[in-house]
Amino acid sequence: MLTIYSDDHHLHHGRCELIDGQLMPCFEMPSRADHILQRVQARHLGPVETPRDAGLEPLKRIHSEAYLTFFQGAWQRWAELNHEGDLLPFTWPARTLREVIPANLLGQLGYYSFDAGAPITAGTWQAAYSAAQVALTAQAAVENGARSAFALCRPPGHHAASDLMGGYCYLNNAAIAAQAFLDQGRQKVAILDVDYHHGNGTQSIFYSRNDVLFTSIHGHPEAEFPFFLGYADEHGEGPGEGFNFNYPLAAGSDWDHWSAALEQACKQIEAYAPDVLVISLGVDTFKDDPISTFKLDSPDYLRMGERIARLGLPTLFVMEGGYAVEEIGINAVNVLEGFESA
Ligand code: OKP
Ligand code: ZN
Repeated sequence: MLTIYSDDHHLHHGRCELIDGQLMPCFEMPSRADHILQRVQARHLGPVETPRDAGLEPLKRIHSEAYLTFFQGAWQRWAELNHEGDLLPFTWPARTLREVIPANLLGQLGYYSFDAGAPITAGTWQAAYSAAQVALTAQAAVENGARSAFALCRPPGHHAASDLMGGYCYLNNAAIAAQAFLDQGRQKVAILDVDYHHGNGTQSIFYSRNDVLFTSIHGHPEAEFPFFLGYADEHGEGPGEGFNFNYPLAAGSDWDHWSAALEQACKQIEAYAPDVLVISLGVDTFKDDPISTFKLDSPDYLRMGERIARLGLPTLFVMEGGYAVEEIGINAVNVLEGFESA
């Protein structure tokens, strides 16, 4: 399997996030992608190539121009104010407030975010832009006939909506790739999001559309981030009604529970009969993940890849979460090796 990877992810290294009332070093750190790349190479998964630059146009198909312009210029504006730390939001247009776009940088950041979990640093735009190009180059490989490809994206993307960052995500790499398939002539794309967290950004982007099926298996939002989306009764709206399926699972779910949900998701994907499949590949379902509660073990990821392969679809894997840094490479590459073996 071809892997697409860019060193640019090192340009994004947030200092801290707020957890249990304390500022802690960011769990979403550069060594995550380094470990995955090392495992790809150690297992001889296949060639590793750098992304081509397809420019901003494919990003604009998913994200609003105003959001992209704000994100691209935010660090420069922050630096001109001579601030030291990362740029982080702290006020949002929640209920009772107006959805105006203030002139102030921090006001605008609140407008364009849904939590304080996506710090902007000097290199965040470049890292996120390159991650989107990684997804697009891997997408092109599948579009051109490869059975599969692996987009080793960092930062992740599935929490990012059309004009919102949050949950470590800025640009929705999987959504950008899914849209690129459609723009290059495919009629129907299915997305299967196996990250521990609900892919609220991806769901919201395609919620009223029937050309992208969104399915997601995740920690129940009653008890887990992102809390405000990802429930089982969210089936899509308008023309998208019946093209969104969430499988929220209880805290502590193991492979038996998880794989039962995977069977249901696979049934929906088979019924949809897509031309291509995009996997939002998070491995924070792992038993030792520091921010999650599921109980998957490393061999389970082989089974996951095998089941995905049995769908018999051209498949693009897009890296999302996974914070047990020592095992992240083993678990992610196990999915890919399971897929290739089946
Ligand atoms: C990103 B991905 C407060 C804790 C909130 C956010 C988790 C984001 C997960 N800073 N945790 O889906 O793996
Ligand atoms: Zn996650």
